[in-house]
Amino acid sequence: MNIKPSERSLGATIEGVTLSEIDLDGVRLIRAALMKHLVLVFPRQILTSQQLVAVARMFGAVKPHGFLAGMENCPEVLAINKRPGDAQNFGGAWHTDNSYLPAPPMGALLHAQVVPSFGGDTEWSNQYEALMALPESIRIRIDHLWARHESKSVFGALPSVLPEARQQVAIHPLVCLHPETRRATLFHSGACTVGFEGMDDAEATCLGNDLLAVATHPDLTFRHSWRPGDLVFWDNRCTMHRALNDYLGQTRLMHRVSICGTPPLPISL
Ligand SMILES: O=C(O)CCC(=O)C(=O)O
Repeated sequence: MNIKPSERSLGATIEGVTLSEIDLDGVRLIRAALMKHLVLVFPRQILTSQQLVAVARMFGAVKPHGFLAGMENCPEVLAINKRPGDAQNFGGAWHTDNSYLPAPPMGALLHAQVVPSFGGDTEWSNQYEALMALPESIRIRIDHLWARHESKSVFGALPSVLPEARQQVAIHPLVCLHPETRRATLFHSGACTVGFEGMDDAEATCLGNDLLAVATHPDLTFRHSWRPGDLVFWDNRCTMHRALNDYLGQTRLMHRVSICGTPPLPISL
């Protein structure tokens, strides 16, 4: 296994691995690499939907999305499909997956099926570094703050989802202890983070904007340009991500599986 770190503060490419054939040693090495690099790119992976789920299961429990229908023959896999006539894409704003759930996923595997001839990159941000990059004046205000995450901004505009999809709310610590690395990380999710406990709306909006600006600064991000067969595995507990929507008139199809996580931990237990 050849791990090549990106030149950014997160991200690495792993060559020499056939994910459909990994054994427990491989899983251990990949998990260690994920803890270190946060986002792992595995080029040229040939996997059926069932094999994608089987790979994900080597890293934790897997279940269907819950609010969006999975593939008919494999409900744990979400097909993220943007067709030439679609204007909006999925995951276009910075977010942490399903932060509005009591236990958001620990991570996700995204496998490229059809990619546009240009555009359609995905970006991830390093939330450990974001926390460290905050000015002291913000840091002292947020260490023990709890954030309110709502699903409305994700599902509000989708008429086809069940009403409960729009009503999910979770309160999580804004500064969390990563359960595996034990490092402090910011846990923020762009538009899904709608407020902070004990803070009025105006102050919360200001703080949210400041956090997002620091957390998504280009110095703290990694950008991947997809090729068919690329599989990216990210740690959802210490990153945010967004899919760029700059390929109007083209098709982009990805398969995603999420791995179950645990409730985010506050830094002082
Ligand atoms: O399609 C992508 O690049 C990312 C989609 C996304 O945001 C997600 O799967 O949560």
